[in-house]
Amino acid sequence: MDPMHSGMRYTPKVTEHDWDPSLQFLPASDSKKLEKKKRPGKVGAVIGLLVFFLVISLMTGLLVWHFHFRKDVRVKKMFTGSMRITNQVFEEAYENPNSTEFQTLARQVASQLKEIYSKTPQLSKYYVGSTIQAFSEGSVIAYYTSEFNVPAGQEAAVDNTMASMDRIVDKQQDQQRRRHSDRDNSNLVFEDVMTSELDTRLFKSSRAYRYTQHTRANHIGILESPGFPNYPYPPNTLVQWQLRADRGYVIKLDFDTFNLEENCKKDFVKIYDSLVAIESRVMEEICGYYSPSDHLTFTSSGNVMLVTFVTDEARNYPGFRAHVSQVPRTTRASQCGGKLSGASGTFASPNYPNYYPPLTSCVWSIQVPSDKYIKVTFEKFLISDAGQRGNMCSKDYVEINGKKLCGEVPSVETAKANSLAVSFFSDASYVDRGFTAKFEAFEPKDPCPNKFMCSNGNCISEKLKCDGWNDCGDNSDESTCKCEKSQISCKNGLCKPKFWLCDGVNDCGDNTDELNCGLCAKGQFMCSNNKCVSDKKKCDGKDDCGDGSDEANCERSNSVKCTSYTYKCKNNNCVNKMNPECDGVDDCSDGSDEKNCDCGQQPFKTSRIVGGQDASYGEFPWQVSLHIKGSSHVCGASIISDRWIVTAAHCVQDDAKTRYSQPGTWEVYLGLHEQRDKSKAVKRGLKKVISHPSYNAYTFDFDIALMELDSPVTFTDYIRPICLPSPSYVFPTGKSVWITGWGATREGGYGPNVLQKAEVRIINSTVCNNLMGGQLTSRMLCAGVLAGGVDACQGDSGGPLSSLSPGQSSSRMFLAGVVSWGDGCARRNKPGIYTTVTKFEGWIREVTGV
Ligand code: 4AZ
Repeated sequence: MDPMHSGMRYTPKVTEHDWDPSLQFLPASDSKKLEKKKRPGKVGAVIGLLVFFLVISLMTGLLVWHFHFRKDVRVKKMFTGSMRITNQVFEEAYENPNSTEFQTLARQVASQLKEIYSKTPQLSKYYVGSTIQAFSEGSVIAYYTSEFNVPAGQEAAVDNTMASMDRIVDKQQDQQRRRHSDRDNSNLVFEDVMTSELDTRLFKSSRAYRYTQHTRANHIGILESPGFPNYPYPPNTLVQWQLRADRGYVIKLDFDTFNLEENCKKDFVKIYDSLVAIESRVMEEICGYYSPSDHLTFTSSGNVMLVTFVTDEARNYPGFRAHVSQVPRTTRASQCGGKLSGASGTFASPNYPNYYPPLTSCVWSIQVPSDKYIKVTFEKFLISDAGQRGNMCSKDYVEINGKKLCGEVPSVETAKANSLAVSFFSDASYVDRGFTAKFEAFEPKDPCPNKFMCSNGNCISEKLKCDGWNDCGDNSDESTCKCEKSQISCKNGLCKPKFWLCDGVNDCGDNTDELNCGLCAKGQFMCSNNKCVSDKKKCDGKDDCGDGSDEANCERSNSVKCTSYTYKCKNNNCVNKMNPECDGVDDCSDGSDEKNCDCGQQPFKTSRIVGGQDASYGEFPWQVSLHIKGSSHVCGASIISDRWIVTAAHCVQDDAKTRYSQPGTWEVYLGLHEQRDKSKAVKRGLKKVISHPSYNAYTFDFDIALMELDSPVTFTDYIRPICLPSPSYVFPTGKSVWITGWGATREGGYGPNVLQKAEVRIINSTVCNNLMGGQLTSRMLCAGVLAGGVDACQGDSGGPLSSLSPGQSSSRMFLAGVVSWGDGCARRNKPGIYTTVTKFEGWIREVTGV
């Protein structure tokens, strides 16, 4: 990698001198010019003195300010922590802060903490005091907050010292033990000291409430945001729930409603595996909207949990409700790990599909019949890699075959033995949903029973062999095939489905499937009306076909008779060049093809390619997110002017619950990148929603709608319009185009936080119509990857299908389609269907005046 680009600073080598002593300097050509000409006169001396005094007074001022005032600038720092008191036994009275037992122990803890801080030079001067928040079981665990008043500039020293509190306490207690031996044993013995700076968002709120709840057997408690379900939650509020369960139980927190602002920097719920807000015990921070079927359920590792809820000054949402119950710890342990035997079986992380608890460790010992080997397939895999550096999987992981796995990529592992151990480990912070896995025994000599074994070791169904698709990933299922009647025999030995013949895409790889496609003789051009004309007559300025198709799509523009294949200039003259608009060349005599061209430019285009990945911020500045007011993302749209956006008509059809056709229902986000961070986006309401009058809700024909913003937007690098193609604009079969949106990342799945982009290709309409059961109309356009895996999905509807057009000086994106419908998402042989925008340019311009 180029070190200048990898964030490493380029530092030239410095020798003892800053120059190489072996070098000789060239003599100055006119050494006299380098000499001083005159000594300074009187005026110069006065100016010099003045400057000298000025510098001295400035420095004195700075020193006075630094020593007198700056030392008084102090910063309040709050730390929270917990520690185990090993020489005490928990009593029930410790749960009640008003009990004498609590107060006596709290006083002792606070006084010992004070002593510890006073013996620590970096802390003693700034220490203000500590409050003991709670005690829990395990000998006794004490939870506290400590306040420091730190001079500006000293914060880092205090942070570093607090970060090593565990070692400091151990050392001080060791020294004390050595000094006092057994004589003084009245001191509390602290272990497992954990501290972190308190999340500043937790002490900024103007209203703070604290609740404690001890769940009991067979009882389900309720936890609700203030005002729920009748009112939105209040602004500037902090609510904390300290939850406890009986000894030997853990806490289950199960959200059935969760609807907060989508920016976690503003309103959020943070769950801790502790009774205080220690960062190293955070289980998860959540915000935004979760559907009730999302399994938003958390389990603690011990019998305590802290739930914090913080709101900022603005934009308050309905809030949340959660059920709290206690679950015996033993039940949980028996769900985790164990012996698995037989020819096949399944296993999963604890609580799957709910979040696994922190501090979990399980081992599954798999044993299959002695003459067999084992294959483990991880089907779902979500292991938190929050805060992990690189690919180390140093926090939560699954360990198999000596390999640690974490993150979100399911995989297959095999063992050349009849026994295998799979372990799962979660550390003290940040949990996720875990995994499901299946194991199977296989014959060592036949690793893929009843299946085809790929060269890379994968097993695929025999049916997928030689079907034209690269199912193995290494093409080994397609390399030695005898083609069937329903297939094309490519010259290079591959077999491809017959319906790909002459579809304009080189499916074979050697173009065999695209040769000899016309019915015309060699040297002839086939017109769109199937007439054959000599190749020489193409683009000669005369309509030899009779339908103008031999005069369309020419390299250079000629003024020709107007047909549906030609571009119409404003003065009603027509030119025959393919896609002449906004290409940087004046093709129309009136220059109208280069007017209104402030569109389709990507200020932040990156060179990253292939489908289904995060777009970069500003890469698709015309992308819009349509929200139901106060709720989450519903559909996409595209900016076409400072007041108008284009979406799908099916996004704005009323249903029994919501009046989607009404402007007041919607709020529109422009320049949005992350759904959870709208701080940089521009929000607008709507003035008008205009669905195409011919939209057919059964066939999705004419699936296009226009929306007028309630006030115009100013274009920025992140908010810009896309170019509208004229009716003659050609998006040829096989052309690469981009789909973008916040729609589900798999069929039936969730929407992502960051805008996604994927590259797909335009698919021949006849091929597509066959694949889609004849449901296509001329207002529909197909794009996708027929092998499956890349597609638009639920939530992408209304969004753009953007097509890059190379221009003379700069390329631009044109709106080829509007995401409309499909048969599921990313299925093989089921492309996405888009509204053909070229068919609606006239309607759009007429309605909007754009
Ligand atoms: C939808 O429901 C949707 N695979 C959009 C596009 C596609 C499928 C569904 C295309 O919004």
